[in-house]
Amino acid sequence: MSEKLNIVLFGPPGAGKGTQSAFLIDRYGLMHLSTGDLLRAEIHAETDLGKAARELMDAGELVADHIVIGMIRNKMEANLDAKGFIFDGFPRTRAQAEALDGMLNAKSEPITCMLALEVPEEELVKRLLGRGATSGRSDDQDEGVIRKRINEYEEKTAPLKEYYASQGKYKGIDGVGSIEDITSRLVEAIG
Ligand code: B4P
Repeated sequence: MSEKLNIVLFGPPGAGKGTQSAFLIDRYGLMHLSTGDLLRAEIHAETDLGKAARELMDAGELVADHIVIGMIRNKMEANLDAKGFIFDGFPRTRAQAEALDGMLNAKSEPITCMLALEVPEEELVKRLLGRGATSGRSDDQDEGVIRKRINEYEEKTAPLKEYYASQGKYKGIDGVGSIEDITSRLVEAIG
């Protein structure tokens, strides 16, 4: 059995996945794989993939499974020596979760746990509008788009809690409070 720590950091948009990943990668020496960051890099580089992704992201919709699965596969294959991975914003659909299990199980390095940050909708909207006011992220500017992202999460992504619970890997974490307190809760859950 593998000793690698492979964490799915999970939660609705604005739950603090990116924020908390920054602390966990330092503490555990893990490689951070954020599909949101990878997609924004494609947008920035003005690739064809980036142009297609931008339209969907600005509409608050998910990007196609085969695109994000391909991006994750490439990054994992380029980093075979990593001590483990934090998957941030991935998987977001059952097809993505099954593809990830396939990739990891083939190497006998399965997901260790899913840490699911729980934050009420109104707090999410407040955080994302706050970030939109300072970061220039186009998908954080419009409350309608933010609520659409939250709906997409509820419909397509939240059911993955069951997927990981059935493997005994789901851990719910209260995502409201100071950033430091939430980091402590995550560290305790990792054990
Ligand atoms: P992502 O980039 O994954 O972003 P996110 O879900 O919006 O945010 P995250 O939860 O990381 O929030 P953060 O820590 O930054 O996705 C963007 C889009 O990309 C998706 O809508 C989709 O279109 C596409 N996409 C990405 N992955 C995909 C996939 N696998 N499949 C299909 N499509 C995909 O925190 C947000 C804000 O809250 C920040 O301003 C932060 O400072 C603040 N904050 C954090 N913790 C806080 C706390 N404890 N208290 C108060 N504020 C806090």
